[in-house]
Amino acid sequence: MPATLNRIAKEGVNGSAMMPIIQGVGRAGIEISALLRGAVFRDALGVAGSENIQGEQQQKIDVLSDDIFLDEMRSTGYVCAVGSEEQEELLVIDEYADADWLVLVDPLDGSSNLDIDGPVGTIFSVVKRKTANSESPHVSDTLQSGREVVAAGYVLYGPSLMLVCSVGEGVHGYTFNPAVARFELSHPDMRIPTSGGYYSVNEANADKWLDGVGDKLESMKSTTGLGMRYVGSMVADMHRTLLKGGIFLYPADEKNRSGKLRLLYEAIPMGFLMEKAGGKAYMSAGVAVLDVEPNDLHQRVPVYLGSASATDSLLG
Ligand code: P6P
Repeated sequence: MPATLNRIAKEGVNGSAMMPIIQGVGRAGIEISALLRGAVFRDALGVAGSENIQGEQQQKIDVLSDDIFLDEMRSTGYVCAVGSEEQEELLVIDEYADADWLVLVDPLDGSSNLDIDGPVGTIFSVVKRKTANSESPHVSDTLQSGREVVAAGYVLYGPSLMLVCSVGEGVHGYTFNPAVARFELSHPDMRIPTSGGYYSVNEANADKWLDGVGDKLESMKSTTGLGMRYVGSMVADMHRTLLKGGIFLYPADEKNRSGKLRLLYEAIPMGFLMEKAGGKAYMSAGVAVLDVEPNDLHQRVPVYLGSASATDSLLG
């Protein structure tokens, strides 16, 4: 009898509080997965005709996924507010504004891959509010370093539907079993391999990278002999790095001088998982992602996630 998401309740000091929230993420994943698989028939692909805070064209399916995720967080009764890539401001859940937890989310990361039927993902993290429960949740409640994160994870919409998460006691992977319509533990205690694997980066940007990353990467390539894989969807590239080893990086470049990936709902949740899986997560040499003090809900950072050997080989 495989374990289900219910086992989370027994994990560490936060498991019992996090289980209903992660179960809500699982429900949202199931619903978004169904949306993705039928999107082409519902005219749900393509642009929504609106822009997100980043000034990027929102895909219709980004907006629909955001709605689904918010509804599932609301239905848990444990979440007072959600900070989403798709929403400029913090979304307060009025009926539960006195609840303890806030969730940061990229509801559908990598959605530009959908028109080629590529893998996409949902990335989330959970923090405890700093404001009093009697007050209205405030965006300042989200501006906490990764060291304050209580739980984090991702849903991977690939050939199978997976939920990989940690409540601080190791990283565990659950795969949706359609025969019984539930997530079942398939990858217990995920640890990044200490050697081997791939380097994963969009090398088309190499001539624009800042901070000498181009030279550092060439040196790493020659000393490690790592192969290269790049999907262009953070969840897929992160998942392969966790399973096979190596490093995923998105350096700052002349176009994105602060980096492209977002600190609160991409870098921090992935950095939390990577450290819990025995890896490293840096924003720059010697600066861990989880030590960065956020100053904006949609702040961007450079990201280097991988095994200690690969990240040390690259960043020194
Ligand atoms: P590029 C997807 O748009 C995303 O936010 C991440 O999922 C991915 O890692 C990155 O951007 C890909 O960016 O510039 O290589 O297409």
